[in-house]
Amino acid sequence: MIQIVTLGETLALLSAPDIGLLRHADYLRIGVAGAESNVAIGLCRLGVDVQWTGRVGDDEFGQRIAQTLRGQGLHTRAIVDDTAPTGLMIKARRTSQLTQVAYYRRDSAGSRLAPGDLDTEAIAEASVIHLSGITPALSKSARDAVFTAIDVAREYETVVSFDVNYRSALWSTDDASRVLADVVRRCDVLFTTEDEAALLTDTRGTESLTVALARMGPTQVLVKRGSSGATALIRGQSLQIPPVPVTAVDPVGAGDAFTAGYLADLCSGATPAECVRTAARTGAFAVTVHGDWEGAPTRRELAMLEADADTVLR
Ligand code: KDG
Repeated sequence: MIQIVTLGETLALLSAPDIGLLRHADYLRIGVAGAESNVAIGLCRLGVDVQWTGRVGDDEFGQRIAQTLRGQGLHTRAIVDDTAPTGLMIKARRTSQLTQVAYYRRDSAGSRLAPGDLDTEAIAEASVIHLSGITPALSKSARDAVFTAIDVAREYETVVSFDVNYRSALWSTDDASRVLADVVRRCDVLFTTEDEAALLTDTRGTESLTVALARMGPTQVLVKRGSSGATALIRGQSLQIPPVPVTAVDPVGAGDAFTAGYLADLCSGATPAECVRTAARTGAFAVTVHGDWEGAPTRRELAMLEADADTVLR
């Protein structure tokens, strides 16, 4: 049975293999990326049954996305839209510390997601629906799909999980603040960074921020702080999540991996402390590998973060 449902836009990812300006790259690696499908893959690796819904173009990139997500074990509802191309995301590293992302996704097939695309039965039966703030930024119909999905979830008591995932390239700060706050008021589990939270509340400071966000509606609030760990307020219980030290090679996708770890444990009935511990570990795993989701660990691999340097498993 499908435990978690998610939906959104998955893009073809073209990434420069070497550090430097894109104009000097001889070739680009092809992959796929999308905040919600990254979470879905992370969940699958942890043994959760997940469904992803999104639109792809009637093109090779669309095929690549559908094949990849199916190959990773997702129940993949890749709806082929022959009126628009699959969107692109280009990733380059300007320095070893700085990754630059460019999108070619305006009017893409993925942005045309609409309420009629939803598998309402799956949403009603799932334990959790996971959404991100990217989808309502894509188009009016994609925004309607998000709010329709939330209405169905609330009617059937499916937990609504939401990652703010603010993308400044996609909409104005004013529109984003208004719409994102609307979703936050209707969600149960909220993932955000401190910067994103500034779109939702004027409150600053670790403890007071989680409290202010929880007052908006969600009973589980997780504030991700990158290499400083995370802070959570889960059903009144305040938790500090220390960072898991790793050598980072690619920060993109860490937040999605954190979300996957948390939701996987939530589905298995783990305690809040266990959920956040797993989240910190899956988030740490993600940054050790190039690619937005490729580093996602299985349950068995979670313990590998404690391995001594130069450990060889035979
Ligand atoms: O969190 C990583 C995602 O941001 C990336 O995979 C692609 O969905 C994406 C986006 O819009 O940035």
